[in-house]
Amino acid sequence: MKLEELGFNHWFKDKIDPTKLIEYQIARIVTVNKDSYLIRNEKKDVFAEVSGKLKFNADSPLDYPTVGDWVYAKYFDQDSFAVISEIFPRKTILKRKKSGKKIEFQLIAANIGTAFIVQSLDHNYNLRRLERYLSMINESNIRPVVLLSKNDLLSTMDIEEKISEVHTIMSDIQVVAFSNITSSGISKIEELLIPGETFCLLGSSGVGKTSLLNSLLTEARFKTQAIREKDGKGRHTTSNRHLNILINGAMLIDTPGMRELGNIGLESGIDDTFDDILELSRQCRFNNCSHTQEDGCAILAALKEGAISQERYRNYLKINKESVYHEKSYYEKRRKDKRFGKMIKLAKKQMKKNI
Ligand SMILES: Nc1nc2c(ncn2[C@@H]2O[C@H](COP(=O)(O)OP(=O)(O)O)[C@@H](O)[C@H]2O)c(=O)[nH]1
Ligand SMILES: [Mg+2]
Ligand SMILES: [Zn+2]
Repeated sequence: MKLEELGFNHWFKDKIDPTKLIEYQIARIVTVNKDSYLIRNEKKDVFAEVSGKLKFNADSPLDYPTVGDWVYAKYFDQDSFAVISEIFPRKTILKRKKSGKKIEFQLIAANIGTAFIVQSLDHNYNLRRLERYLSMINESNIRPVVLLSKNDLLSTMDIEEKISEVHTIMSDIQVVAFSNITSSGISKIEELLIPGETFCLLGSSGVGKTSLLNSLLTEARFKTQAIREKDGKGRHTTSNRHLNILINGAMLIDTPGMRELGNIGLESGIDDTFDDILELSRQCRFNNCSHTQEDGCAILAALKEGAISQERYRNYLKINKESVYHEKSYYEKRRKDKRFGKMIKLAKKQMKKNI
């Protein structure tokens, strides 16, 4: 398989440092385990670890490879093992705040073109959560598509209504309703899967992401069923992030369900997701309008008229506030860590002097 077929397009080719190719090979991260990776190049998949230097220079999880990353790696023992020395510039990146109290970034995947946000047509369907995902995806240069799963649970009319509700929050977004049980809509999803491009599945646990991946891997038109059943590779449970290559050559990353989608440092993502609100905010009387109490606030006026819904407005404020708060805490923590690092260095120097 050529690197191009794995998604190594002109954008990346232009960034190759030829002097590095003497020592290193270019490969893509296809699986991330705790500290080890599976990387793929033209020839094969091998296990890899990051170099000591990469580790030493890393000061946040963003500096470590994630699934979808392109890397320079040095191969050892007849190419049976590799050490990752450097990460290629990332074209796109999906990141969120680590769940829990810790204010730190977590990487979901890199170099994705399209993200499928999956919500099931039961209690999981939630426009406010959808806005959360959209804010994260729109922050990067990734195209969002909404997949509504389990459409076997609703009538055609109810499904249409859900689809039009999605369009009220983002008018031009593509929405596909489907079922893993009846296979309805699966062919529409297949049409979106372009060879050589990278896609990922996002959504709560239980919405049917892994089932969809399995459907796509075993769907008769992809002709994988027989082979897959033999080697058992068709079945996936998601504990790690893995880049799957579909028979038609598209790549699909399944991610484990995220219980919490903490946003951090979002700007354009929020603007793009709430473009109606952004548009209105330009008409507010004050430049620094907080859109909560000011006279002449165009957003509050629209709210009164019912032009935007209370729920959408509240979610906008909430995501904004949370993102700013997390970002502030993150930079404060980083500053403290740096100061602490300097203190240690100084103390070590002192100790040396005293010996
Ligand atoms: N009714 C219905 N159930 C589904 C569908 N897809 C998946 N499920 C069920 O939903 C549960 C979770 O599916 P899974 O693919 O593991 O979800 P994931 O956590 O998002 O990967 C399983 O019990 C599936 O059988 C669907 O299209 N319709
Ligand atoms: Mg799963
Ligand atoms: Zn305002």
